[in-house]
Amino acid sequence: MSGDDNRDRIFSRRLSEVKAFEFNETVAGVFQDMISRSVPGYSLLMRMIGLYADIFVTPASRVYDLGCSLGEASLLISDQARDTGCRIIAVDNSAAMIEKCRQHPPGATEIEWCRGDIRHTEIENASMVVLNLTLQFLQPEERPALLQRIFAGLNPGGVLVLSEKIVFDDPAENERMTQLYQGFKKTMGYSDLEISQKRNALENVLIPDSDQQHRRRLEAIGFNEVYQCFRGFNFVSYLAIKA
Ligand code: GEK
Repeated sequence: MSGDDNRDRIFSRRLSEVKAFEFNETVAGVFQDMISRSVPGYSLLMRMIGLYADIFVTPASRVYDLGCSLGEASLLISDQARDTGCRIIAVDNSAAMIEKCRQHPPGATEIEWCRGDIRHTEIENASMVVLNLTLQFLQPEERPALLQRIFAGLNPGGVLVLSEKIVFDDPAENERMTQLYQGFKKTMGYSDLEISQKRNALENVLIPDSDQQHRRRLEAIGFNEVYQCFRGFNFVSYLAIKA
């Protein structure tokens, strides 16, 4: 549970100008509350990542958490993969996020908290790569190259966990899912003003792909098995496995 100081109120007052969303210190300070109230099923997604670690992480391999934010996925993997001797590398380009990550007490498996750009992270000997709600923040034309590098750096049997907000090709479905998602945010305590100002701040910052775009791209890159393992309104999570 977040204490009151950690509650996300960033967009609760009417702002004279809504600036483009950034993962700065203010956001890092309330991020846990923000993400758990903004992503339908976030805690379930986390539990699923723990389960995947149990199944896919192999001895002496590497695990990458790309766009780790406060490191929640890495902490779960650290616990779950305690007997594998794996190396967990958690990367984020937000200094504020990584600074907070470094304050976590050491887990069962050591985590290397790296401030860096995932577009340049070297990926090798990987049994699991997590891109939980991060690919959507890269420019669309930069996404295939990162996914190709991940594929190349995965060992046979390795897995990519890709969770994203999506858009729908059918306008009616898109409108309905947007309506349901906004309804979800209201049930999580966000006001209409907060919802609309946050949406404006994310415009051109979070650029979602469609389900078809994700699947086609993953398959074209060479992933042999691609499964949509979770969907909550317009949020999905895929498991993409390299044979
Ligand atoms: C979680 N995975 O809790 N390089 C490194 N980091 C980046 C880049 C980049 N090029 N672009 C964005 N980020 C987390 C949640 S949040 C999702 C991920 C959200 C980072 C950015 O700084 C932020 O911390 C994260 O990606 C996206 O499971 O806020 O919706």
